[in-house]
Amino acid sequence: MTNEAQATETTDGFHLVIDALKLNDLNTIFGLVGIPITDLARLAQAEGMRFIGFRHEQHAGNAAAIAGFMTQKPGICMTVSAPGFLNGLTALANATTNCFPMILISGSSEREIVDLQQGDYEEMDQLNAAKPYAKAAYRVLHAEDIGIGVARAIRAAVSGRPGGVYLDLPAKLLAQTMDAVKGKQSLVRVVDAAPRQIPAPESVTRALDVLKGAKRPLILLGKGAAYAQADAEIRAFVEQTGIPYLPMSMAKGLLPDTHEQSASAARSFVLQEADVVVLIGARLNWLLAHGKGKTWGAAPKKFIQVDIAPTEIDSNVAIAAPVIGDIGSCVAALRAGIDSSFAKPNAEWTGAIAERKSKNLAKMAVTLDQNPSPMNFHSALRAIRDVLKARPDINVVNEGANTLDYARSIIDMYEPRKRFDSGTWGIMGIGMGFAIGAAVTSGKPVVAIEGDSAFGFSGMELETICRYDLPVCTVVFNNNGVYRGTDVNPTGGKDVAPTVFVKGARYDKMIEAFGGIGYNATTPEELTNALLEAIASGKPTLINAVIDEAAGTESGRLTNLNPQSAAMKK
Ligand code: ADP
Ligand code: TPW
Repeated sequence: MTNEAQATETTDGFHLVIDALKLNDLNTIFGLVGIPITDLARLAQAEGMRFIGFRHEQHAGNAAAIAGFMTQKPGICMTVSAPGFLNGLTALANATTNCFPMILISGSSEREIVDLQQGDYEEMDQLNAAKPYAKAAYRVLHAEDIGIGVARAIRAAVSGRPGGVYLDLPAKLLAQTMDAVKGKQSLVRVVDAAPRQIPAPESVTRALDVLKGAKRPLILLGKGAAYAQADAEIRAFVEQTGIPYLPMSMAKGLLPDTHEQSASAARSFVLQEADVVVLIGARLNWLLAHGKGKTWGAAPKKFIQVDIAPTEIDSNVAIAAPVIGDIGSCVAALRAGIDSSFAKPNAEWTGAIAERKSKNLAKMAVTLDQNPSPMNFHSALRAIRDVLKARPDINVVNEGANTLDYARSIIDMYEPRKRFDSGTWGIMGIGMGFAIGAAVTSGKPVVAIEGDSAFGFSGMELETICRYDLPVCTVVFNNNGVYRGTDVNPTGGKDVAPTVFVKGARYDKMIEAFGGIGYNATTPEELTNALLEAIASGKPTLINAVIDEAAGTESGRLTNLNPQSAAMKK
């Protein structure tokens, strides 16, 4: 090529977006095509990126979000404008709520037409629609700003408290051309996207003073602790202090659930009796009864809270000792301050917990060992638990009401960041998106344990699972409805009750439509065999697990949040 030809070589917005992502080692896009994303997706694939195409943007967004949680790199979701964007927005909002880093990139119509509301194709003021649900939202108008736009989005997603970021790319921007050399120079490789944040020494001393005064200390690990990838440091802190700990659902496996200091089987007891609680990457939101009330018992509490977000402190109750920083640095600083003056918890406390644990575990064993026909949640979950025990590397996705509540306590986890569930919102619909995101990101099998209602929100993504030949085994806990299948229409009319589905549905046949393997399991033995075979096959599989339609309780264990229902039953 002559010098003259080189000087006139141009690039465009499409290439700059792809180059900017690749420069930052973001090599997978979860999305759904249409103008102007089709060309972007084609180019991404041609340039060696992975484009995983979905059937609905919400699930592409969920896949991106869980990839972000697993890797500390923002998951990328791409959608078309207005409806595609809005479909993705639920996932973006859920990511922000859960502190998962992701970037939703949507094509958009032209500003001039949108702002004058002249009725463009898929017209919408997406930037403003995204703002309340995102940690940050940006729009790029000039090709030379794409590099900076992508850099800002990455940094906003992963620094400090992670969250969802919206990046608005008008169609016209993607078609803009500029000098190729200048274009390359405009790209930014983000340096130290999530810098360590070292806690103030006096905050560490204060926390250790509170901890030293504890008679009945407790450590609570949240999904922030799992996200932080400070696994060895956290385990050393727990073991060095000897303090009993409770994992929140997505922190399960940070230490193996079989660890002797795990107080999970004595959860109510330790929450009520503890006098000092060390929160590590866990918020005192509804999942922890806001840190007060019956759940927390009469014993006065002092909280130590380790978190990266200073505004989280005192959100629900007063925090005696905030430690602000990244969890790895904070836990290391706490460990460094533990000297010979620090006594391990006394035997009265650990002994009382051990006693509770063995009593509760014995009670649970009796329930789990029963073999009712049809299966109930417990006998089905016992079968799954026993299979998964031998495969600690398997990712578990879990949603539903009863299916979520029971699986959370029955299925033990042994490795960090292997359990992905409805999270902070208690949202239904994360199932297949999380399963695809986890399978693509880890290259390991996924078992998705799904209520039949929960599964329905993302069921069409079975085709996506089959298309990419992913090792995902979906187990549908089929009890003919939302929570259960026995409600009746009080008028005796033709419509079934609001919670009821088609009886005896065969979800296994759905996956067969796309070339996957379906199983129908009516006993724990059939479920065990199907699951073993499904996992060994490494193929897309679905097990329709037939559960007693009378087995579920309304809202699972959230009956306390459902006053209307309680009142109606009186
Ligand atoms: P859970 O639902 O498991 O209790 P939450 O989502 O409520 O967990 O809380 C996670 C917390 O972890 C958030 O307050 C968030 O700010 C914090 N967090 C996330 N990543 C880090 C990190 N790397 N270091 C410190 N805190 C973090
Ligand atoms: C986006 C409300 C909470 S749990 C649930 C719904 C609809 C389904 C429970 O039935 P399922 O499970 O899945 O069959 P099980 O084990 O009890 O039989 N829409 C959204 N999110 C939520 N949380 C709801 C509705 C809900």
